[in-house]
Amino acid sequence: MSYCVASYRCFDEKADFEKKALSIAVGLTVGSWTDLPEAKKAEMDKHLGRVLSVEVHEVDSTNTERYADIRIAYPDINFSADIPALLVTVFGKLSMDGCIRLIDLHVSESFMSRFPGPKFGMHGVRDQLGVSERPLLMSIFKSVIGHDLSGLREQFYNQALGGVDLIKDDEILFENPLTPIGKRVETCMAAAAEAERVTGQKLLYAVNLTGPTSGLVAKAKEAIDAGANALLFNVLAYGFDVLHELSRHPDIRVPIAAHPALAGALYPSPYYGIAASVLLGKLMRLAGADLVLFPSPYGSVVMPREENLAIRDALTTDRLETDYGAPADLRPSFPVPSAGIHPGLVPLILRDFGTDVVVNAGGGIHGHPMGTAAGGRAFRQAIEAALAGIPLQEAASRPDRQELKTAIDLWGSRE
Ligand code: 1AE
Repeated sequence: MSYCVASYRCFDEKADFEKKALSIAVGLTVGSWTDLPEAKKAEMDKHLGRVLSVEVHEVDSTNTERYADIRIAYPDINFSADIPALLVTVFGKLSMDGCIRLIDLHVSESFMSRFPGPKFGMHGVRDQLGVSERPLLMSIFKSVIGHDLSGLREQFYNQALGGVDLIKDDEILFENPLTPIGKRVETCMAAAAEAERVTGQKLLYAVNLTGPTSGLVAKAKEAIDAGANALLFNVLAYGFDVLHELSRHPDIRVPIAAHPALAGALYPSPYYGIAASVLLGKLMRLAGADLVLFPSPYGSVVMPREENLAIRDALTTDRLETDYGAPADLRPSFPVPSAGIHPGLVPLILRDFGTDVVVNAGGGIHGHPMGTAAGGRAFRQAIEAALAGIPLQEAASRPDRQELKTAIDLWGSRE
């Protein structure tokens, strides 16, 4: 028998947590148990959820509220091997039933075997760019709505000149008459080629794949036919299964960057929702995201550092352990800590993520007083200094690092 195992944290001042765990294990599988005749019990046994552990944490001197960590195993035969069926089984109705949070999820080897994971992953993205070791730099288009193709082209070219490795659309740029996806890709890829002649650097442009679900594959193909070499996708607005369908599609042969829009409705509460490491880590990787954006602990939208590191581990550990000891291989996804990032934060990001990270910024590039291209260069200088272990203030004192100095003077630095 194979099982997927869900871990929950459940808060209650006086509940009998053993009883609660049993009611979840039974309620989300066979529905009722004690009332069944013995013959029926034997027949239903293979469908019955199992309580694996209940760890109760009583109120202590630090006045922590009373809670229990509960682990329940769900038989794979109860649900089809897809993420919607898994999520509805382990946290469908239960997500609305009191103070309960899904804190971890392990899928069985047999479930995992149905998911190829990222088509390119971290190493594939590096191969496409020809950058094997240093952290990558991504820039985000800002102020895109209402601009025509020539406005976008200029912004793209300036971002590319700054030495970024990837440029992504803003997630709020949808299909529109001024910059429709095919024309946008043609325009931006031409600007990328022109910038490459100056910088000698390749880049990926993640164009935002939007519109009704039924048209997404056609839109992706249109973008790829027009020259797109990456896609951006607002995964949570559509669902993990839509990402899975796109990433496994044989005609979609470009990396997919997963945007976390809407994630804040699901992960931040300690009492409800789904832990960030599951939502933006394990499930994104399982569903095939090559790069995953999420808030960092340091910028304008923050998440606790330990949650950030848990996302990192879920995206990058070499072998994702399944619950029954069987390791399964999925390519690692690139972590992309984001939101309000400026060059002065680079040392902290590299301390947490090492070199396998994409440093990502919108305002921190376009808002540079010397212009967008200088904004990119300031980041590249910060990355170079942090890799060499040189404090940013010291690195910025070199005359050829005016861009970094200007950025630090404006936004400060944290080491
Ligand atoms: C967590 C997502 C960040 C994002 O998509 C975005 O657009 C950030 O922009 P800045 O860097 O905060 O300007």
